[in-house]
Amino acid sequence: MADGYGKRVWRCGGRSVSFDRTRVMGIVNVTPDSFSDGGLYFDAGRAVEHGLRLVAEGADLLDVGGESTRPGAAGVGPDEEARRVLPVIRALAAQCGVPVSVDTRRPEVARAAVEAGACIVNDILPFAGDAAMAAVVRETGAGVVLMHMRGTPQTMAGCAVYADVVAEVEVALRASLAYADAEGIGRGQVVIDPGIGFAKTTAHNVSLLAATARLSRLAPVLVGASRKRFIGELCREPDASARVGGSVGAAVWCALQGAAVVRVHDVKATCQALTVVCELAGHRGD
Ligand code: PMM
Repeated sequence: MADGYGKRVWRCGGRSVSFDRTRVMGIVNVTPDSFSDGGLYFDAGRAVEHGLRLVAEGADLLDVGGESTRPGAAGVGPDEEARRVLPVIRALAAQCGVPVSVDTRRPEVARAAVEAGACIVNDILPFAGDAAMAAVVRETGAGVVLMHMRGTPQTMAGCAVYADVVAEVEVALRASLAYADAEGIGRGQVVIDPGIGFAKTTAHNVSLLAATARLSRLAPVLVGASRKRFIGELCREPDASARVGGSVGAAVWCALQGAAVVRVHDVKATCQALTVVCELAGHRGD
């Protein structure tokens, strides 16, 4: 099903993730204020329990974040971010059996997270013009997600202006890939992400999801559409936790278009859907 990446492997430190099928990344937000599950796993013990449950439900990867990126969210300092994520990453890396990613824009947090056992840096402000993040990835050999966004979570709402969103995101992702090349990061370490919901309107998000196959020609693609506001707008569902059906629909679409990874909250429902669709895609009914 993951067209074009059958033999590709994501090099993540000492580990590797095969893209012989679309991989499911479960989300562990150690935050009091994420839009999707704010506060539920703010306590480290609960966050670890949640991560272990997601792996039991079928997650191939876990992504641990300590700073909410919802539009207008107040940023936290690096010390507080590290205090939130490091114990959770340390415990999950020791116990969960799947690669653990750190969702951060700060090189110092990324480095400490890799020392604590993370093997992927999910960088939502790709390198941010800051060679320090590239150095963390190069020196540790960690996998890296290069996500597209404009502005910061505090300012991005005003940056959602594009003449051709797919072409402009593609140009920006190419520039991130070129920067990674220039910094000596191996292509096998890199996954790109169109940044659904980051400086994008609902129409922009739909255009980008429709272009998953096109973007996948640049590099393996990770898509994070789960529970996001555009799903609420399309489905008229204001409650983020009640957007499971729309989120699973988006994940199935992305998998059928060749996405390498889908980043989701509802791991069990997503894995069931992808298993059935994968099985059906292998058969012809006519
Ligand atoms: N979305 C959120 C946070 N981190 N990282 C990547 N690579 N891609 C995303 O789309 C993404 C992300 C939004 O917040 P959530 O953790 O509450 O879903």
